[in-house]
Amino acid sequence: MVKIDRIELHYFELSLVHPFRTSFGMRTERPCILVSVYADGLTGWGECPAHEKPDYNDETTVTAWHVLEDFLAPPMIGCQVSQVSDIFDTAGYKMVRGNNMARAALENAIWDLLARAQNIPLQQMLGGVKDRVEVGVSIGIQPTLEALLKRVESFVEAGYGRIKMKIEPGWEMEPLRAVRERHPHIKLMADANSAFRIADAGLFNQMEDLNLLMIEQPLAHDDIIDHAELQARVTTPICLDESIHSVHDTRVAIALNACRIINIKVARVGGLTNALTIHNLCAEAGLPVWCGGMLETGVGRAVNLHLASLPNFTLPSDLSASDRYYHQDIAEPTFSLNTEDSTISLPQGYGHGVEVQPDRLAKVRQKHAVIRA
Ligand code: OSB
Ligand code: MG
Repeated sequence: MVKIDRIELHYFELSLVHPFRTSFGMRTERPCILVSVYADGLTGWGECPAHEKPDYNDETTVTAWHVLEDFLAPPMIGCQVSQVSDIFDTAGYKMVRGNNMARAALENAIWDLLARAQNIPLQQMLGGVKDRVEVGVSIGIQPTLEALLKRVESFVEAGYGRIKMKIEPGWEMEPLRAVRERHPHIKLMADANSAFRIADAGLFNQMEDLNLLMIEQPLAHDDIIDHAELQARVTTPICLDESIHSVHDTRVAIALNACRIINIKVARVGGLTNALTIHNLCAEAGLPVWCGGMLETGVGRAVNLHLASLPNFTLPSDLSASDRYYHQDIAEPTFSLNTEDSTISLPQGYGHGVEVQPDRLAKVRQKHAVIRA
């Protein structure tokens, strides 16, 4: 049992090592909100990976900050917490609808705090079983085929055993074919970030020859029905990302056979509690899952690694080494790739196992809020 005496919010931006282009645009900087929760001399940290625009989901860094600062955090001050679910009884969590990334950041900080209070790794609280997690790399849309092949080559040489390529209308068959020809045996997949319509089904039929591991979120961000129709028409597994915000969405997708795989992003589904339930539902239904990424800093990446150590995370996750994202991360230790098996090892230590570096945070922080009694 711990008593929460203070919650802080921190906003900063980090520049990416490689610009990241998806079907919703080009990104060179990553905005980031970290949440820290203080109780009985312990601190827990969580990350909110909302974008500055509501392009991936309906939250932004500004809305997430607002919901955290004005609604979720204040009712938690002075609360006694012995298990994570205690926070769902606070006025903020009872009242706030949606805003999953804001909720997740605070909830995940509580998981970290409670694991540290018990001197156990987060993995143990979650029921994770692996000490290393199979990973791949997610490659943005490139200006030319040559640039794409070069980028893929460099990641394959670095030891990544699974390549995910972002696609959009006009950047699909040709780049996918080029990479498949150059790397006939690599685990290859495509992520469309909702850029196509069911009328494009023929295109996905053409992809069948490419032996793709899966096609991620080909259709609309809020659709499940058309994905079911598409999955009935192609043998390549469809994987849902944007369409799955909740346990309910997962049940609908399973009931309609809308996909054969689910990408679990802990922030998108509102925190580790929902992520665990979705993992279990998929396991019961025979759907493998993997852990999606949002270009997180070390804090979010560490949480993702602990989550991805659960048994039904049987496909490679979007968790790359720290140097693939940032010149200098905000937390230590950073993550490197085990090149012999394309895995990343879980950090050692209690909680999620990484420590935010106060000097680095002070240098980059642009906004700070302290919520206390
Ligand atoms: O669709 O998986 C996605 C990043 C931001 C928003 C959406 C997505 C992504 C990624 C990045 O693909 C994966 C990573 O963090 O390595
Ligand atoms: Mg995706």
